[in-house]
Amino acid sequence: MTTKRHEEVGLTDAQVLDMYYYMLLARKVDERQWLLNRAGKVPFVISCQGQEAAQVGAAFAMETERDYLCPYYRDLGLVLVFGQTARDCMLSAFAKAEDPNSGGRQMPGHFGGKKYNILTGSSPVTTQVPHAVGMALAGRMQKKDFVVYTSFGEGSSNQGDFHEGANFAGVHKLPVIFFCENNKYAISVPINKQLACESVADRAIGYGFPGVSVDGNDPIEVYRVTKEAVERARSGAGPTLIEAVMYRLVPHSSDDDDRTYRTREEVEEAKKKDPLIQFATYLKEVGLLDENTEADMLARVQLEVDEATEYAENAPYPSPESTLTHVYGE
Ligand SMILES: Cc1ncc(C[n+]2csc(CCOP(=O)(O)OP(=O)(O)O)c2C)c(N)n1
Ligand SMILES: [Mg+2]
Repeated sequence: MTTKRHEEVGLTDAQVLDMYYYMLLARKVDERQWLLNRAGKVPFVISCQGQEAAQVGAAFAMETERDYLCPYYRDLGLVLVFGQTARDCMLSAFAKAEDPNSGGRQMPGHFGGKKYNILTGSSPVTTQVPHAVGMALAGRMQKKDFVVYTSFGEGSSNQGDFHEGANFAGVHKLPVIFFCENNKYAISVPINKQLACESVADRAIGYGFPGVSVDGNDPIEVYRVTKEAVERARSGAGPTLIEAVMYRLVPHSSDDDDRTYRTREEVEEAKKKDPLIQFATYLKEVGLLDENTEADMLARVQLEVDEATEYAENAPYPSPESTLTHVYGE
C-alpha cells in the first residue's frame, strides 16, 4: 500500500476525502456552466479546470472563519471551501438578484462577500494584491490575528501592483500569502514570453521573503507549503510567495478559442496530469476511495449542481429600479 502522504502533513482521512469532494464540486459546477453558456443561457464562463487541487489544497491550510481572501477569477475551488455554494455560483453565472458577489452586477468570477471573508475584487488583474496588503496592515494596526491570502495568475505577476504590494508587505513583514496559479498561459501568451526568470517563486528574493514553487496538481503538497506560509504569517515573520505550477485545461474563457495558439497534443498531454484523476488515484491507492464511494460522491455532486442550476435559472433578475444601487450615494 502507498504511504499516506496526507498523514505526514497532518491531514486526516476525512479531510482528504473532503478535499476531493470540493475539487469535484468545483469541476462539475464549471463544466455545467460551459454547457449553459453553449446553450445560450449564461453569458460568460471563466474556468478553474486544472487548478482545483491548488485552490482546495491552499484553502484547507487556512481558517475560514478567521482568515481573509482576495482571490482572482479562477478561484472557484477556493471560494467553495470558504462557504460559497454551488447555488451561489450559479446565481452569479445567471446574473440573478440573489448572487452573493454583486447581486448580478459584476461578471462571473468576481467573488466577494462579507459572510465568506472574501473581499470584492475588480476586473483589472492584480488590483487584489495591494488590497490584500492593505488589509493585512489594517489587521496589524487593529491587533487582529488574521492572515490575508491573495491569488493571481503568473501573467499578472508582471503587473506593477504585484511588485508594489510584495515590496510593501516584505518591508513591513505583513501576514500575507501571495499565491500564484501558474497555468502556463496569459490568454494566448505562453509562459516563455511572459517571464525571463526561471520561476515566479524566484521573484520573492527581491522582496526579502521566501518563494516556493510547488506542484499545483498535488493538493497535499500545496496544503503543506501553504500551511507553512500561514504559520510564518501568524508568527509575525512576514509574507511568503507560493507558485503553484499547473495547466489551464480549457480555453481562457468561454469567448476564447485556444486552438489558435496551442496544439491539441499539448492539451491532451496535460490532461493526463489532471489533478482530479491524480488525486482520485491516490485516494484509491491508500484505500480511502473505491468505485462505489466514488460513484456516490459523484452522484451527490451532480445533484447539488442540478439543484443549483434549477434554482438559479428560475430566480428573479435584479429589478431595473435597482440599477444604480451602490453606484451613487442615495
Ligand atoms: C490590468 C489588466 N490588463 C489586462 C486585462 C485583460 N486580461 C484579463 S485576464 C488576462 C490574462 C491574465 O493571465 P494570468 O495572470 O496568467 O491569469 P490566468 O488567466 O492565466 O489564470 C488579461 C490580459 C485585465 N483584466 N486587466
Ligand atoms: Mg496564467
